Amino acid sequence: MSLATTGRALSAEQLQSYHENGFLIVRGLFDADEVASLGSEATTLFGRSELIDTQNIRCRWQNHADTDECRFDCFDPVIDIGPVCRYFAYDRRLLDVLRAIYDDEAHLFKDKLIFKPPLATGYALHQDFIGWKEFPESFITVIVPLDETTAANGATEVFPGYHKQGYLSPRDGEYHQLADDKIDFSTGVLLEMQPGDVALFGGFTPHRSGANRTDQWRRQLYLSYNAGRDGGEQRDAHYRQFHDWLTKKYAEYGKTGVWFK
Ligand SMILES: O=C(O)CCC(=O)C(=O)O
Repeated sequence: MSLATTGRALSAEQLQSYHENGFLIVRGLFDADEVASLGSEATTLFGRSELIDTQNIRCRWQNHADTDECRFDCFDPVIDIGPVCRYFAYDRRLLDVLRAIYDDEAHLFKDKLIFKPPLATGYALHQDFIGWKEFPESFITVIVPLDETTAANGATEVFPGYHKQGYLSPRDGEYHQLADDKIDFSTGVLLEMQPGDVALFGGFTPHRSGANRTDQWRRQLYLSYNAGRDGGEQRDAHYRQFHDWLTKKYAEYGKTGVWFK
């Protein structure tokens, strides 16, 4: 039995490693049958064709790596349509790991389910923090993989230590990719995991991912939190702000009449 499933959520070494590197993998936090339920729910959600619509701002899209066809990739948010996703988001074992890092209670801030089907492109280098005055600096994302994650299927790659430099882009309220010359790519660590493992990384930790070059999905649940002392409960307020921002961004690109369902 790992420390994560006993009274103390993280060992001193794990805590030190998180703070030093800006990320941590905790192995075997969840049981295989729990993750299997998440997999079944993901299959059901992928079939919700009434939701998967380019006008629905719950949906995110990625191009096919070879043909550039734009395909559905992610529900953001997801816990309001996925009770199993919700179960994981508020799971005490996970909240205890976060509590150990924060030395404070964790509050769910954001939740999304990325499907990354075969031949979906990956994500360019970025930090999750956005320069909105309300955005919590204590932002931590927990990745819960539903499938084994590998280099071949586009596992997320993090760059240790850079979180100590804080936000590397202008705090202008825009989303920014990071220029390649900001990072030494040879230091990258692939978050290779089995279902049941989780990875945590902070909002200032640069990360990216490659395309899924296999014939299987690479599905991951992303649960993001803030510390209680850093704004307390603010998920609803965040999604109101995020939806206003998205609606404005789409309008700037000429896309109007979007909705949320
Ligand atoms: O799913 C991935 O490969 C990376 C996703 C990511 O970086 C993000 O959603 O911020």
